[in-house]
Amino acid sequence: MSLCMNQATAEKLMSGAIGAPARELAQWTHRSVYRAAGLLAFQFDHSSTNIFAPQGTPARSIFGLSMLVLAICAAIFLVVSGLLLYTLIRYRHRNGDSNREPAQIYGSNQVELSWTVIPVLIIVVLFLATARVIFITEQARKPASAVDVVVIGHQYWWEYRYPKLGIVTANELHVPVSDPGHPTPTYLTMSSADTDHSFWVPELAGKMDVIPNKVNTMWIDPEKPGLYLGQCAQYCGTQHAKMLIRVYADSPADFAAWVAAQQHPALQNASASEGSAVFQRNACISCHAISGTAAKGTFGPDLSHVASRATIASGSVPNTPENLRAFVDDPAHFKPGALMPAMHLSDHDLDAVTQYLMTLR
Ligand code: HEC
Ligand SMILES: [Cu+2]
Repeated sequence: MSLCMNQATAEKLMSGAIGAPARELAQWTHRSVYRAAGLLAFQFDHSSTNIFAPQGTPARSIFGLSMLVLAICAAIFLVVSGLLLYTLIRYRHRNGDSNREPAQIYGSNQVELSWTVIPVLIIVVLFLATARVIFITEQARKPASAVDVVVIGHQYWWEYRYPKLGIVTANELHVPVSDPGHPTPTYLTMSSADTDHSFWVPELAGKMDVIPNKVNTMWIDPEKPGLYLGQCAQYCGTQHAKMLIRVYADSPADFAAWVAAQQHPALQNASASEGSAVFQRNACISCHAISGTAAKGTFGPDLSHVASRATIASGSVPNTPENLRAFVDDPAHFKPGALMPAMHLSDHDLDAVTQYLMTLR
């Protein structure tokens, strides 16, 4: 509605005899309004970071609580603005009013009690409801079928370790989908290698701080298979915005297949032996690990199965040979400020190492 009016106004302005700056402004407004409306529609239609579409138990309890809080706030708003409106109309200035101030009343016990007791009661209700959600979520009994993952936040990427399964990976967290009949929640034990981060996948659970020298825990139980997106929610440095989270909730069969593939040592494909040699003789090995090779670095993401991931650089770009090559050539290409230096490899070595990385499935 307002969009149509805006378009009409913009067209009128653009066709009319108005000056160039005004025309430009009108065009700009027109474009911006369209872009903003498109973006909003997109957010609500397709967003998988929608806080109003919980897909797991912790997110659902938080959603229920927010609805209660919103309802209470809406009721307060209606009562207060209703009284305000009533007073404005009922006691407005009328012709023939004497211009004297009305009688001033001090110290009404009734009024003072009511505006103290009612807010206190509201706060108590909000407090109890919030505490209940926190306790229910934190003290949920961990079933034997739970999957354990150690999450380590790094400046601008996520490390995921599955100690019981012997898997180390990065940036793309795979968990089994949790059927309410046979729950298989995933328990995350979280800490940080450097500074403060925060793990937030809105459709699955609330935020959890990821802090150095402190272990925090949380759990998720996605109900439907699929990809759930999230984002580091605590400013942690230059590339905080590109520290994205991807949680893949796999069917039991898909999860078992993923686990089996990740447990295999990295494939050493003879066709990529040249790229492997480039990797081994450069500093890559002091920052990255590739299982079954001399590369045992832990400063950067584990690359044993990098080709099996859909994205690189913590979800910021699709994992294609071109992007991989451009990233290794100079990470600043996609992520200025990322903590991997440009390695200045020759074109030949770059091609070879890219080809090698693509074989690491
Ligand atoms: C000083 C340490 C360091 C060195 C040396 C280094 N890297 Fe990295 N690398 C990193 C860090 C840190 C990241 C994570 C960057 C980010 O996403 O913010 C990374 C990310 C990557 C990624 C993306 C992985 C993913 O899953 O997102 C690839 C691929 C990669 N490095 C390959 C290489 C290659 C090949 C070399 C050698 C030519 C190399 N790196 C040398 C630290 C290093
Ligand atoms: Cu972060």
